[in-house]
Order: sequence, then structure tokens, then C-alpha cells
Amino acid sequence: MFGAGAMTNSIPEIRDTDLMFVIGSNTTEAHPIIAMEMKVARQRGAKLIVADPRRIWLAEHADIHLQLRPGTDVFLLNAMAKVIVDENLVDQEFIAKHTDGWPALRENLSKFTLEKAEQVTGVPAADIRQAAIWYATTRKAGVYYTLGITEHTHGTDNVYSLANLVLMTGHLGVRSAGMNPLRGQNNVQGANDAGASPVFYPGYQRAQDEDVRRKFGEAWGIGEAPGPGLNLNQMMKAVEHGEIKAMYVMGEDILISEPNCNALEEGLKNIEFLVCQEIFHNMTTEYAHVVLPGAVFAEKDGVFTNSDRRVQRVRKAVNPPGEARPDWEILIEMARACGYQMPQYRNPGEIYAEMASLSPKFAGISHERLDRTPWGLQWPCVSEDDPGSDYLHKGGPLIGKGLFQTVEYRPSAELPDDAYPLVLSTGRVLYQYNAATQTRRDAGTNAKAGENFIELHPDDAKKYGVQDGEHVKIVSRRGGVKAQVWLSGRVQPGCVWMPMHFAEAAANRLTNDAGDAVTGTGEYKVCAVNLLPLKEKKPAASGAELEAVRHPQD
Ligand SMILES: Nc1nc2c(c(=O)[nH]1)N[C@H]1C(S)=C(S)[C@@H](COP(=O)(O)OP(=O)(O)OC[C@H]3O[C@@H](n4cnc5c(=O)[nH]c(N)nc54)[C@H](O)[C@@H]3O)O[C@H]1N2
Ligand SMILES: Nc1nc2c(c(=O)[nH]1)N[C@H]1C(S)=C(S)[C@@H](COP(=O)(O)OP(=O)(O)OC[C@H]3O[C@@H](n4cnc5c(=O)[nH]c(N)nc54)[C@H](O)[C@@H]3O)O[C@H]1N2
Ligand SMILES: [Mo]
Repeated sequence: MFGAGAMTNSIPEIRDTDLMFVIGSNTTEAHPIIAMEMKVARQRGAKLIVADPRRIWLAEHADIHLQLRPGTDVFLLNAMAKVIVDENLVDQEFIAKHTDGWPALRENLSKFTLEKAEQVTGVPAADIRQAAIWYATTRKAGVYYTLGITEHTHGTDNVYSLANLVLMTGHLGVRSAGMNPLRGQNNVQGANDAGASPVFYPGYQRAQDEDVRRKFGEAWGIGEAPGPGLNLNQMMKAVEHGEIKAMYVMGEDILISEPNCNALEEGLKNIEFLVCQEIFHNMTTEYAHVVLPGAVFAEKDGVFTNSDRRVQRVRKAVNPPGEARPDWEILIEMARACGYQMPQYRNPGEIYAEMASLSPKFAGISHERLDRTPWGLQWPCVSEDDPGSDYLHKGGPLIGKGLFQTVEYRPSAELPDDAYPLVLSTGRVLYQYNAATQTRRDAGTNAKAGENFIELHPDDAKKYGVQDGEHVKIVSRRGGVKAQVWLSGRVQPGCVWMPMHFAEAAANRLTNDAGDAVTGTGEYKVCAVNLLPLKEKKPAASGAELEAVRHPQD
């Protein structure tokens, strides 16, 4: 909608902001450093609005916690937009100069009344109204969002709705404001920048575009480079249906991370050839025909690009063990073995230079320059003398005009019913990292969070007759796993929450693989489950004891 897939603003700008609208981000646990910046801003007097179905730690610091029902963000956000229109708080000048599609959006908002929003989301109308007014009337107001927004079948609609709010209030191209997706892994931004995506070549150049395909094809001496490929969700389903014969998995433990992994596991049993390029054995390597040992971050040179588009150097500190080698070296040899004479780059700097020569957004970035720039360079950085971009869209959206998108509210793909009456949402805890192949080797993190658990509201516990600390089985239409009950006021009645980290009780045995219409991202944040008490005699540590271990004193 604006022309760049990254945070519009920078992390250091957060402490100077006057309002933070944090939605679908458990910032304290998943982005602790950013959460600290938010608390610095908070102490300075900035307002904090948190929209999250759970009472996450950050909500304790919030002026307003919009504790919506999972999957109802489209309603919440459009109701906020309607308040902003009704109260005459839109930025008319910005809309006229810098956007397209306003009349259609404005018209579409009429159905999102506060009364209906309260019914659908469960959030008091007065809170929605107050949040909207504060957001619209604060100049330095930033939106921060993560997976609570994107991991839904209507994830793209959620993002559209948020971006509409940003455009209608003109909070774009302003320091300490903007629209800020907080990225997940240390270099997931860099991986996307480099074209690790089915729809983009490096620098967000579209694979759909013939000129782009020709440009890369010529540079690589292969005629025309191929068009868009399958997205992750489509690939996993193709494996399940036996349509993919061979797969090369690099740095993902698909069996723990992909939704509905029972079905995927069946597919992997039948795949003809599976290669895993890994630093450790994990659930997926069990099915691999070949495992290629990669070097870990500290054993290789390169760059990481973080959420705020900042490219920084990483340097080798130790030698890789045994036969392990940097991923780029393995890929070059693979390409050559497959018959493509990929150049023998001598180091990652040469690879970066090639990418920069083909991607205007990074044209001014090189390893040599980064070596002289300890704080890194933020793209777009178009030439050697360009200092890079701290915040984007100064003087108007990069693509010329911001495009308003009208959206309709659609419920999640799988709603609770009599057989599966609870809504399950999944995510992260502070002490484990994603597939936890790395963090579960460490006694310290395991002491903090070493076993699967489920957050359950005391009212629901009473209904099921289970106690704090007891073990239960959670079942969905796709599978079942064991978990320890943590009685928690953190979730709403009717909702449960489980971390994704524990291979022996993987949350993704339960989740639904229905994907977002545009991105294919699975609906990790909403599926229907039931709970079966296991009738244990003696509960382990109580939920209160567990929380005391987990909750940092901040
Ligand atoms: N400690 C730690 N940090 C990590 C990771 C890790 O595994 N461990 N992983 C990294 C990665 S890869 C990523 S992508 C990020 C993810 O960072 P987050 O997205 O912050 O992590 P999640 O735990 O998935 O939490 C999403 C939040 O969305 C809320 N939520 C769920 N459903 C909804 C909904 O319908 N609407 C709204 N508004 N909110 C909802 C949840 O209650 C939760 O608070 O974290 C990164 N940081
Ligand atoms: N239920 C549920 N499932 C989810 C999510 C959720 O919220 N809920 N979130 C999703 C999200 S946002 C993400 S990002 C994924 C994360 O899922 P994954 O990407 O599977 O998890 P990671 O632990 O980040 O890392 C994957 C693998 O990379 C390996 N690795 C680490 N460093 C290197 C390296 O330098 N080279 C190589 N070759 N390998 C390396 C690790 O050993 C690990 O096995 O999970 C997704 N799955
Ligand atoms: Mo992620």
C-alpha cells in the first residue's frame, strides 16, 4: 500500500514517540529490546494502546488494553477508522495529496459501528472510541504489529485495515510514527531483501514482471529467470498430496513450524528425496535422505538486516566444526553440481556486491562501506554518498500515492462448536526460540520454560474439572498433544493459548493449515480445540509458581 515491505520507521525513534499502538505483538517476550524502548517512551509520558486477546506483560503498562476476541481485528480497526471519520479527525490534506481510494473506503466504513464492534470484538465501545481519538490526534503515533495480525486467514485484511488508519491520519513520513511490522528472526528481513520469496527477486523486484525476469536472467546468464513459485503453504500441501517429489529445506524445522504437521509428516514419509541443510538434527532431519551440515552465525561472515532495514556486518568468530561449512559455500557447490556454473565467489562481500548492482534499493551498500559504518546502513540507500533512510515516505509514499483498501470482516476459518468448544491460539515465550533446536540445549532456558503448557481461564478449568498444574490432552480435528495446565487470567474465558516450541508436544499437531488468500500464511492464531483431563493424582508445580519463575521483574 505504501511501496516497501518493512518498518517505515526506526527502532531508535521509538523512545521519542508520543503514542504506541501495539497490536498482535507480545513485544516483551518476542522483541524484548524493542519493548524496553517502548517502556522508555512510556516513562517519558507517551501513551500506550495494546490490542491483544491476552493480558500480555506489556498490557500492564498500557493506558488502554483492547482485549479483543481472537480474529476480530478487522472489525476493531474499521470501527476505529469510523470514529476518526465521525469525529472529523482525518488528515484531509494528506489524503488529498498522497492517497487514492478514499471515497470508497469512507463509504465502506459505515457498517462498522461502535455498537456492532463491541458485540463482535468484546471490547467496550468507549475504549475503542478513546483509542481511535488518541491515535488520530497524536502526531507522533506509531503502529507496531506482528503475528497476532498476520497469522490469520484474513491476515492481509488486518494489515490493510491498519495501513488505512495510518494513511487517513497522515501518520506516514513522520519521525517516530508510521507502520512498523516487527520482524521475527534476526535476518528474516535480509532473507526477503535477498529474494528468498516466491514472488520477489532481490530488492523486492517482482518475479511476475517480465523486465525483472529478463534483467536477472541476463545477469546470471540463463536467458529469462523463472516467474513466481509456490508459497510455503502451497509447497507443504503439495508434499502432503505427493505432488512434490524432492525438497531442499534450509534452516527450517518444517515439522514443528508448519501448521497441521500431522498431515505434513504423512507426506514426508512418502517424499522421494529430502535434503536438510542444518546446524542441528531436528524433527525434520529424521526424514532427510541427506543432511548437509551448515555453519552457525558465529562461524561465518556476512550481514544481517534487522526489522528497521538496517544492514550490519557479522564476522566470523570461530571455525566451524567437522565438515560444516557456511550456507553460501554449500549452495554454490550444489548449483555447480547441478550443472550451473555459478561464479566461485570468494566471500559474502562479493555476493552482496552482485545483489547491490542489481537492486536499486541497496545500490549504495557494500561490505567495505559497512566495515566503516558500525551502526550499519538502512535501505533504501541508493548510492555511495547516500546516508541511508531512517524513516521512509518523507514527503509522500514511495510509490507515489498510498492506496486505501476496503475490506470486509470475515470470521476465522475454524470457529468453536460443541465438539471443539475452545479457541486455541499459539505463539512464543521469552525463554525459547521458535523450533527450539537451539534454545532447548541450554539448561538455563529450560529451567525457565522446559515443558509444554496451556494457559486456561479459571472459569473453563472449573467446567472441565481440572486443576492448576495438572496435565491434560488438547485435541483438535487434526491431532492431539499433552500440556500442563496453567490457570491464568491472561486468557479470556473460551480461549486457550499454547507455545509452539516443544517438539514432543508440538502445537502444530493441532493448528489449521487454512492459509491467507494473498500470502498463504497459516492460521496459527485461531483454531477450535477441546480439552481432555488426564486425571492425574498429583499436579506438578502450580501455574502461579511457574509464572513467578517466568515473569521478569521489569
Ligand atoms: N523469545 C522469543 N522471541 C522471538 C521468537 C521466539 O521464538 N522466542 N520468535 C521470533 C519470531 S520468528 C517472530 S515472527 C516474532 C513473533 O513475535 P510475536 O508476534 O509478538 O509473537 P507471538 O507469540 O506469536 O505473539 C503474537 C501476539 O499476538 C496475540 N494474538 C493472537 N491472536 C490475535 C488476534 O487475533 N488479534 C490480535 N490483535 N492479537 C492476537 C497473542 O496473544 C500474542 O500476544 O518473535 C520473534 N522473537
Ligand atoms: N503454532 C505456531 N507455529 C508457528 C508460528 C506460530 O506463531 N505458531 N510461527 C511461525 C513463524 S513466524 C516462524 S518464523 C517459524 C519458525 O520456524 P523455524 O524456521 O522452523 O524455526 P527456527 O528455530 O527459527 O529455525 C529453524 C532451523 O534453522 C536452523 N538454523 C539456525 N541457524 C542456521 C544456519 O545458520 N544455517 C542453517 N542451515 N540452519 C540454521 C535451526 O537449527 C532450526 O532447526 O515458525 C512458524 N510456526
Ligand atoms: Mo517468524
